[in-house]
Amino acid sequence: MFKNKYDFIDQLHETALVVLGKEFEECSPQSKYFALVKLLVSEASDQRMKTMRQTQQRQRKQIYYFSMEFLLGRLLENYLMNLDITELVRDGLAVMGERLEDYYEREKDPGLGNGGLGRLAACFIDSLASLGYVGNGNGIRYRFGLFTQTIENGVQVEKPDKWLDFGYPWESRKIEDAVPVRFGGRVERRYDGDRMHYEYKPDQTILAVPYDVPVVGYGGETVNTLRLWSAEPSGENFDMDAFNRGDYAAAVKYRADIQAITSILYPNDNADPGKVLRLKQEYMFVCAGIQTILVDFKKKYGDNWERFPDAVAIHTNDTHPALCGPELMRLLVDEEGLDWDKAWKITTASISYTNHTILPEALEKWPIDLFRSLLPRVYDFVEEIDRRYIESFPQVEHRQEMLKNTAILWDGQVRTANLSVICGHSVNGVAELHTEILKTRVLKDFYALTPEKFSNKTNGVSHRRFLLQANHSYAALITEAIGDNWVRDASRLSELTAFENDPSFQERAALSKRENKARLAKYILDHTGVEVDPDSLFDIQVKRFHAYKRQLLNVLHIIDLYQRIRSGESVPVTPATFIFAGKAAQGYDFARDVIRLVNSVAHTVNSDPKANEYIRVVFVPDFSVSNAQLIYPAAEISEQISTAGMEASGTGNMKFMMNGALTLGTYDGANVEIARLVGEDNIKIFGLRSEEVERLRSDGGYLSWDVYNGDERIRRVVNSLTDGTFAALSGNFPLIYDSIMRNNDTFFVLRDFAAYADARRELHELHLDKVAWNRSSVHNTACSGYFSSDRSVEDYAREIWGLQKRVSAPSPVSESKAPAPAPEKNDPSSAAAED
Ligand code: NBG
Repeated sequence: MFKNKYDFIDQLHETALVVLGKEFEECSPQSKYFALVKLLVSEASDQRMKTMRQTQQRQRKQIYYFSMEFLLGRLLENYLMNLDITELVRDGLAVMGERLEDYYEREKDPGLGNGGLGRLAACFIDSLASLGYVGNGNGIRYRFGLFTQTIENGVQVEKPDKWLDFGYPWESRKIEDAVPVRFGGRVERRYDGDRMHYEYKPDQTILAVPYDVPVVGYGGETVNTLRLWSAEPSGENFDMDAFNRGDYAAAVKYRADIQAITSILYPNDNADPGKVLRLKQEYMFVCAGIQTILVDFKKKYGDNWERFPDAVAIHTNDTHPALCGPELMRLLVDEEGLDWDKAWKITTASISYTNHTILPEALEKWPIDLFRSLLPRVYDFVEEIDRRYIESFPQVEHRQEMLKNTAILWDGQVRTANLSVICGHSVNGVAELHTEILKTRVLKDFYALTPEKFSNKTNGVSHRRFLLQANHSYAALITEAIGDNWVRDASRLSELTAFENDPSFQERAALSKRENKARLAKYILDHTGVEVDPDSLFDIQVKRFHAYKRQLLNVLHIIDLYQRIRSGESVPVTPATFIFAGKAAQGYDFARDVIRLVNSVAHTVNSDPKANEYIRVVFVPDFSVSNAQLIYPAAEISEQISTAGMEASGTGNMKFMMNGALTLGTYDGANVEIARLVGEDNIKIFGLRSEEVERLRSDGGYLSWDVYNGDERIRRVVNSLTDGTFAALSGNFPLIYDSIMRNNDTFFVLRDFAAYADARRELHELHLDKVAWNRSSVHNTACSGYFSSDRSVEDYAREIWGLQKRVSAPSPVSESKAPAPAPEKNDPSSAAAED
């Protein structure tokens, strides 16, 4: 690393010359940023070599984390922090008349994910490296990430996310590690003595080219790799015929069709199962990733295949990488010549699966015909896995019914959730309630058959990114009070309880919150033109827009507040700013309409002088990891109001809590655990419980018309959707009206309305008592250590992956201190002791 700031300056100059061919001073601001990153990446690569050498020498087990999405956020600040060179680099740049903060702003925030699932994957690879585990991310390098969102006349407008236009200096193209991936065609069978041989004759062979991003752990000791795959035409397959014929258009189209495979990230809502391209994406990154694993394994262990499960753990993040099972089988049997039983033992001992949702439409299914024609040889394996599964199914009561629910092939479809469960040794949910729902409803037959496979691993988030880095002033205050051990070990945040009642600490915490609110207010003004008062209460809901997350409940209640101010009935207890952010999938009309409603209500309320004395409404466009880092620290109230039972976990709830916001939420996802940790005085829970939702759904005991007819206030709110009250920007909201009144309000918005209104009022009232509020806010931070992704990753490492740490690994997260429920045990036998 750099000896001092002058050494840094010299190296930066040299990098500019070598990489850009220019004197640093002559570079454009973007190129200067580029040179700085390239310098850091080369430093990280040296450390990466050390990590690899140690793994090699010690034959440590490695985890490969397969995820369709990695929502990384900006990396520069994080890297400098992890390498502990922020001040050195800042000083070095200052000598040259440059400001480090300007460099932070030059970084693009790649949107390679939809939301929580992708961000979780990014937090996990960060924690893996920070804890000293050897682990690699395996994903897709989408040419265009999730769209950039702007708002025009209240309507969401999507623009392509051109994150690669100026290059992405963090990545290195590794063409020597490129591997072929094959699609279409047919399988030919021939007998050779007594053994059947299969030869696969594909229609299309593409090249999967890896781009590696080094992942530097906190402290800089461990550097792992995030490998993102890009589809390219393979030389051998270039359409030479078309080219020779002079049909350049056909030759170009051939290239474009292949590159299209990794062009776009699909929105995870409204996934159309007929999308061939999506299946190609899924197979490509699985096939390429598994090939790489086998190459690495053979380098170290030759053909000692029985050692595979002790050397490699393969984690499938949701069902998207579900083909890991059949693909590993195919390679072991077809390419490596293992017999089925041996290959199956290796496969199931290595693969594990996390379920992230109970929404049936998100558990992907592929039409068999489509699957078979695109991946004929993989399909043979899926079919054989399914056949053997059925054949070995025990003769139990309700056998037929259980097979119907658990078989892989059913009703003309390949069911990826079932495939994931069957091919692995472990299935986990992402919060206690969610895991219970998996066991008792969604995967209940699997649970009845193999309860030992199931466990819960409550999600976590990087407290270093979302507290230390996002909230400098609060983090500094915490460190001043309890020392900096919490940075490595988030459970130490519990030591803050000693300061909850300390007036000076409370006051300074409140001052830091005020600064963060002013910072967000400025961002809001710059990006929306709306002026908000940092002294008003900031009540915030930021997440993807989806009916079950019920942004609608929030905005309907704001309409109620507005109407009561207008009619002179009552005014809110305290001036409040209601802030929303989030994207809706392009094809998801309802969610897009809720965004339009929020913006229309904002327009009406903010331009009404009588109303905006008390309330303002803001929609922050283009929610991303980087503006999220401004939003969480500025929040006082965290809205987590999904229909109970439907949010698997939520992770925004954890980020808000760490930053001292109080949760207003339903008893859903990780809110349940937050409630238990902070105690009922420090959270506001309202509304139906998940069992009640279930009951109402099954007995049909809910009619939205009854609520509508029985409550004058609710009637007025609902009517305003279609009577022109909010139509000024872009018309009325018949779709939303119909969802509530004609489709009987699937997500129980009206049913929970009154409870929500009361809970919110009570929480806003509490905010008037500054001392009580500040105490509760600090208490929330003090209890948030459990929700660090370090804790989650330790749980996975110990109970699912059986990982050992690197020899120079930092001190572990102390298990005992995290005020958590005792984790369920799931085959701890393979978990080796630390060095
Ligand atoms: C999401 C859930 C969230 C959860 C994240 C991370 C999908 C499919 N699932 O509740 O909706 O926090 O996963 O586990 O995106």
